Amino acid sequence: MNFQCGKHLLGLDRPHIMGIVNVTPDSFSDGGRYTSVDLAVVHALQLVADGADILDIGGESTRPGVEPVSLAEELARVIPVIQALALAVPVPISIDTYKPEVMRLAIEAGASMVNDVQALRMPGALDVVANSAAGVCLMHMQGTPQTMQLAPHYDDVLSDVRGFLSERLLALQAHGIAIERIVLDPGFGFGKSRAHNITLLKNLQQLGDLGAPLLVGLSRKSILAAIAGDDDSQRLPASLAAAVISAMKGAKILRVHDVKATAEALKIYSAIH
Ligand code: 9MG
Repeated sequence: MNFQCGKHLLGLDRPHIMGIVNVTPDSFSDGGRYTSVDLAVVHALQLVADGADILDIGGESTRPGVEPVSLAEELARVIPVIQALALAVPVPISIDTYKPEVMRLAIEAGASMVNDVQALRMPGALDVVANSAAGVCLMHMQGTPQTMQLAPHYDDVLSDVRGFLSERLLALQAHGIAIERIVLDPGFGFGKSRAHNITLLKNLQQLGDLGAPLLVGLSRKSILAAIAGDDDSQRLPASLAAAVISAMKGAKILRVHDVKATAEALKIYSAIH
């Protein structure tokens, strides 16, 4: 299975690691913009040295309850980071956004993948991606980050998520976006209870036959703390376990904070595959 993003062709014969780069003032100690951009670039370069196959740059937090930031603020956070990294790293740069204008300008600045927690449902988003060569991750989310954890409900979480991803996959293909440019993501923690998340992880392989590779993001999520009873915010042991289990269940891209530790943990997976 291959994944085409811009000029990059990723052969997904082994799990690939997407390293998370948050460019939000609360990600860095002093909150200053110059320092945030600078530190994000240094952090991203370290993630590549640690083994990241993709960098995911985000300027708006999607944590439950967090308020959205303005278009101008998001652009001011992410565009300088993408410009600085585009010529400096050999790996694809992904823009984590649901806003079509951020997608467009990020691609212009050198991003070759769009990671959209709204699966290109914002008006204009399909056109931006269709008019580019960028790869795209379509994620399932019930509700919005502000409301999604209030009372998530499904008749059958696995078939509801599967139906949504399948419908979005067809919508993109109808818009001229080739399946080789698409990855799918069940959206752990996005409008899901503990039981919904566990059902999805346990049965992840059942989403693997939709025709596109699966991406999983479980790194440091509160669902892991709820299960493991770990109140350390880094949640490293549980995150590593989740990454290896996801790979064993068929995930081809793992979106993680701790790239070096995940790369080491995945060596054990690779040794038996
Ligand atoms: C931005 N973001 C936060 N969590 C995520 C997840 O699980 N998947 C994807 N694709 N993006 C995420």
